[in-house]
Amino acid sequence: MLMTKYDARKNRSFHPVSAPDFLPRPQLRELQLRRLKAIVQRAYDHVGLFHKRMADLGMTPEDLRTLEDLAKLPFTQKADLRDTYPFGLFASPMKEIVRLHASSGTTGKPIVVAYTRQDLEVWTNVMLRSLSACGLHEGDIIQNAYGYGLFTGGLGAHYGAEALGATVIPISGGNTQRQLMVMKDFGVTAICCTPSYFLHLIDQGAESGIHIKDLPLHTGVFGAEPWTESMRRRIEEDSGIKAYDIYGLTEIIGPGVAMECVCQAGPHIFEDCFYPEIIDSKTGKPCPDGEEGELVLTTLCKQAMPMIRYRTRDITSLADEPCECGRTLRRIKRISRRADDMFIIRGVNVFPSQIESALLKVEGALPHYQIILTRERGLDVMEVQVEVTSAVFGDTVGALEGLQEKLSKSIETTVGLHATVRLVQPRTLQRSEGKAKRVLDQRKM
Ligand code: DLL
Repeated sequence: MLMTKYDARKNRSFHPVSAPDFLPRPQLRELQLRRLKAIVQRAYDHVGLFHKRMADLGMTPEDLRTLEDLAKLPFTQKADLRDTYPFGLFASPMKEIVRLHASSGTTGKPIVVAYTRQDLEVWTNVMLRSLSACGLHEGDIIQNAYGYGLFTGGLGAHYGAEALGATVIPISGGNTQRQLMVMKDFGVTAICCTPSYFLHLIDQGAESGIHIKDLPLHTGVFGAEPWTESMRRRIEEDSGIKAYDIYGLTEIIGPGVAMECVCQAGPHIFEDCFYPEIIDSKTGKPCPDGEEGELVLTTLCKQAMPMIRYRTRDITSLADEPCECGRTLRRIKRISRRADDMFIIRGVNVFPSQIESALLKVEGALPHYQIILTRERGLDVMEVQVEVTSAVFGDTVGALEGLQEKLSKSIETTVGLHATVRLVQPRTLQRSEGKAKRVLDQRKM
């Protein structure tokens, strides 16, 4: 049994702002429909692209009579934000917009999103509810190591934590030694950052004599990148904290779209603000609850930039079984992959998260890895570089070869493909202060 320093299940007091988390479902659906009608009308009246798409389908907002009718409406995609760059999807005049954020895409211009004062309030509330859901409250000292700036992570978590009444340390990302010093000297009880950066903090701390296990830190609010259950176990074992999954994306609001409660059974979607659907990525048709597909989200309250049926490219499923915490909000399965993270190697579809779970099944492997794809004489080659513990590295050549083979087998059983595994010394692979880059595809060059 895993020992942790603090058990948030014992503290079931919630902030009053969390009340919608517990709405009876019929009441929640009523609220969703009312909000949905208003937001669709708003987008129709103020966003040219949406108006045109509705008109092309011969539809008006009056055609939306039930929540199920939403499935008849057109999708919005990332490309729509790029094509209308920078302000083309705004539904409010600039004088009502009090904040802009942006997310850098992999190519070219970023996508830009806007918030009215009311939108910022909604965001603060969903972030407050997120932090409260994992047991944080007044008196907690929260080190916010998500990047401040155009990235939504820093400011999103910041305002939520302040509204909760916690003490916020707006340290932003980077400067690992300073992070560790602050964590220790300020008696930090909770941290917000990417899971991969927290692993880096654990490692660097150990190297400089700061063992997170010995500190008061008890909770991690981790998100912004895919991570696996095996990664959660490693984090909890190595640091003695409870690690919670928070999900969000710039286009919808930022962090705080969904958050795990103390039961750690998958993030609850704040359904009174974000309406979820799961669709088959290929056909666009809805999938039933429990079936895996692409998550599509509609913002129910956002004024400055309503998103109707936004295709997130994130793959998950919806669970409507009741949660032990008493929340009536449905949960999504942990998002371990994105439709566009997938790489195809020798015709086989592979996700980095599959490689991660395969590696972490083997003792001696550390959760730091990188996948390098090359092409040799027309054939795709996958090399997986993985860090191993110093103890393992000091072993005999035979032992190292044995480990390499075990890792390679584990990958082969998981994805059905051979990968060359290269063991590297601890702390050789480059660390990111934000989202980790797991795949280096050198085949296109
Ligand atoms: O990453 C917002 C955020 C900040 C979420 C801090 C959580 C914490 P973007 O930069 O727009 O926004 O990236 C959004 O990141 O579509 C997912 O693919 C991925 N993602 C975010 N949270 C998770 C998570 C922020 N908990 C994209 N698990 C999303 C898996 C996640 N993937």
